Amino acid sequence: MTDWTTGQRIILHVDFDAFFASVEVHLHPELRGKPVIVGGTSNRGVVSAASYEARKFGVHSAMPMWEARRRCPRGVFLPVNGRAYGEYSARAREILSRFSPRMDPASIDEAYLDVTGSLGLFGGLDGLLARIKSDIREELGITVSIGVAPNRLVAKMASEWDKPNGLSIVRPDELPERLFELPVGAIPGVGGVTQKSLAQMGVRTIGQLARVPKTLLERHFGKHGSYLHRAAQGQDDAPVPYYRPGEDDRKQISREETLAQDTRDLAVLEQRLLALSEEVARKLRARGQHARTVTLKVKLSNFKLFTRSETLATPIDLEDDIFTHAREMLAKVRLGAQAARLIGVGVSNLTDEAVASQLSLFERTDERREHLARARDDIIERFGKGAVTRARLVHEPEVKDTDPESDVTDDDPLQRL
Ligand code: TTP
Ligand code: MG
Ligand code: MG
Repeated sequence: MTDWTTGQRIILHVDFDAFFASVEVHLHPELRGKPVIVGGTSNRGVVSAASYEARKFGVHSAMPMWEARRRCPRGVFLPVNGRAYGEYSARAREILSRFSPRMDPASIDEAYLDVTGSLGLFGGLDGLLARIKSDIREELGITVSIGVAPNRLVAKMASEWDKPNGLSIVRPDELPERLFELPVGAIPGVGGVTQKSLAQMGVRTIGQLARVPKTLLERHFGKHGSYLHRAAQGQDDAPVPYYRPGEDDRKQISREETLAQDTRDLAVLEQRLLALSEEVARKLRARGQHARTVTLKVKLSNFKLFTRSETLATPIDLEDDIFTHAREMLAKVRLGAQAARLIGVGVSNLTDEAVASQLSLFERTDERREHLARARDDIIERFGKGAVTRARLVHEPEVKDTDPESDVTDDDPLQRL
């Protein structure tokens, strides 16, 4: 790999192939080559992961289990073994962290790496990529697909192009043209709603999107419009943060927002709290974690700050649970003569071990809620936040100062389930 323009970053997006199913195959070698389907075992369960052999039968994640059994009657159907996947995920992150101090595990089976500074140690990009694949294959027995690009956005897109065991490299001089043939839906965060509006403007490919003036996109889509404009040009400046392994007492996830107007209306505050709880819960689940402490934050018109925390006996990761506890604390906040100007919710005391027992609990009682939550995460991941909206959130008050990432402490993302 010789002609990478100097001054450009080299970012990798690494995603494991058929992750849960691949772990099962490694743990049970006799399953290799068979259609392996991991998911909820009850009638109402859904598919979490399907091996590439199972995908030939049309089985895929989020499909109802009964449908998967119908399509693939000779498949090997296995329950979700969260503890095992968490352990593989942690080992994968340890392996990946050898290749750069800048490593950001984005979910249980994927990570971004900025390898700009570490190529020399591995004999260049080709050597480094070969080494990542062979280390993971030898130590975990699983294949990965890698996208390489000058930024995270394009690397993420590229890792999808050649699955399984894929490698797609987009050099700086190939941007943005390399993206132009792709449908706009290939851009992370561009879901059905956005695709429809774009189609009405005659825009179906990224190339067509790239020719739409930025101001027009902004007028149509607001903030999302400027993202669309940059994405169509293959631009993204987001850095890959330094990876900090090990325990860290700053571990927390939180979201807050300043309200468009100060308010004393409990319904408005609860509505925002529910939206924030959903974001926090989604982030928790993406890390494969549960939380034992929920914290509510309310800032008043006079800038006085209230925080309340509650620590629970059982760790949680569902928005309903986070919201329920936050709402109880909100009910106890004395506004006095003041109104609220900012509201936030956070979780801490994050745990990994609880999940194994939680999972068996979910199988019995909460499986449907859990799968629903996962399905929502997946839809949001693929189609953007607009795609899934609770009835309660439809009439959202305008927000003047939302920076969802501002208060996130993304340390120690190397989490076991
Ligand atoms: P993905 O990386 O989206 O999928 P995958 O690794 O199974 O397959 P691919 O080769 O296409 O990357 O998700 C990682 C794991 O997350 C997946 O193995 C199981 C879990 N998951 C669910 O439990 N439910 C879902 O709907 C999805 C999409 C994933
Ligand atoms: Mg994967
Ligand atoms: Mg993934």
